[in-house]
Amino acid sequence: APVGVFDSGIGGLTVAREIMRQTPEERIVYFGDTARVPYGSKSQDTIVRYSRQIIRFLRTKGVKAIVIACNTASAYALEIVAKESDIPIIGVVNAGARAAVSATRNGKIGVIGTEATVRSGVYTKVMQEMRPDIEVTGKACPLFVPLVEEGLWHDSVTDEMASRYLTPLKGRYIDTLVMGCTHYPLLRSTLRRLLGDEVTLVNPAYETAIELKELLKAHGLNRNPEDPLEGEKYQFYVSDLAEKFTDFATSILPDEVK
Ligand code: DGN
Repeated sequence: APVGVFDSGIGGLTVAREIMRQTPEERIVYFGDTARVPYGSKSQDTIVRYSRQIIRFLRTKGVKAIVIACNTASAYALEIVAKESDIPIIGVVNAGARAAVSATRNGKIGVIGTEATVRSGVYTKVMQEMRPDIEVTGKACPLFVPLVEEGLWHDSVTDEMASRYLTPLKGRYIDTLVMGCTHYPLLRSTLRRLLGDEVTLVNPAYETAIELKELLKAHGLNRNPEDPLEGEKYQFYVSDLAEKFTDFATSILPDEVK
């Protein structure tokens, strides 16, 4: 059976990409809610409702576990939908938070994400449950999503916005920054340049793929690479016009998937 992965749109492909790298034998069914993106500006009720609908759809594809690749949906819906489910569901926040707590030396961590993710305070909550003295500074960076989707990964406009967004974080002497939104790992080199080498950049997508690998192993759910593939190894579904999705997928997924 495949692993289900969903996101508010195309950004969750950064998570799918890490799952392909960490567990190349697994089949993936990806759902991108491109008709209803962005989730970053919606209420919790709506985000939970959308997540339930997508989980129902993924279940019709026979998935054995689900990864909520979207930070916003992980922040608002994971706890609720995981309780309702008889298959494992994980989000990106817990793995990202755990990695940040083990990376920090001075206990000062920055979190960047959508308005909704930062407002939810979920990263702060999870990190302080692990280590109560952790000091978290959140900063919403709403323009990063459209900039990445326009392909402006290495552009002076993005540099300028990043520099404005990061200024308050720099003043807090953070030594670790969580890239708490699906799109941000694509801005890694810009963030690295602005923050310098002393700041550890945490990519929740990468950490989540590792968590999934361990979870599948613990539940005895890993796919035996010898088993015949029933159907396509990777399936992608979107709720609206797939053109932008295809372009984005082409630019970030490994060659053999295209
Ligand atoms: N996928 C969303 C996230 O990781 O928070 C970003 C896109 C959005 O819904 N605004």
